Amino acid sequence: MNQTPRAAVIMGSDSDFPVVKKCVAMLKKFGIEADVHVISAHRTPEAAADYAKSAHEAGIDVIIAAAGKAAHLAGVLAAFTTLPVIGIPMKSSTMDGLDSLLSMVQMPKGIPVATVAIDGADNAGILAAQMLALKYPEIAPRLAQFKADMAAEVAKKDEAIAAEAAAL
Ligand code: RP5
Repeated sequence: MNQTPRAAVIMGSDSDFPVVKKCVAMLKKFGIEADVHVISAHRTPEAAADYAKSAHEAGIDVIIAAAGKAAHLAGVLAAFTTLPVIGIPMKSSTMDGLDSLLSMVQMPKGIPVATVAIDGADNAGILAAQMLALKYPEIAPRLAQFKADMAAEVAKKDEAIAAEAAAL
């Protein structure tokens, strides 16, 4: 069995990376290795098929795919593997990412893509960690700590806003 948690992070273009890097950072925070590549469903379709076909054997546990415009990358990768695929629709066109979102989320029956929000790179990393926590128990406490830190931050903001409101 594969002992190292590994996620593939595939993006359609290097222009996606400023957003996608947040996903890579999130994976690393949870101790998940990231195999990061630029592969396009349209410009390099054979590379997309080859990567997806060999991913499981290469020790990849989950595939995260980010793409924009007519964003078929996640769906194409999902067509060639039984690994779970998480899609990040990118806000890379004049349509503010709605085109990417619909291209990704509206998969036909049989080939699911777990689609996060437009530019939702952080959530893609967190969702991947939640999936991998089922196989790698050491990830679960890191997720619990992450949630506790978030809650503490909100509590701090709540206190600050209450004080600011009281002073009005
Ligand atoms: C998609 O087209 C990419 O994922 C990117 O979001 C968008 C624009 O790509 P470039 O023209 O910047 O390479 O395939």
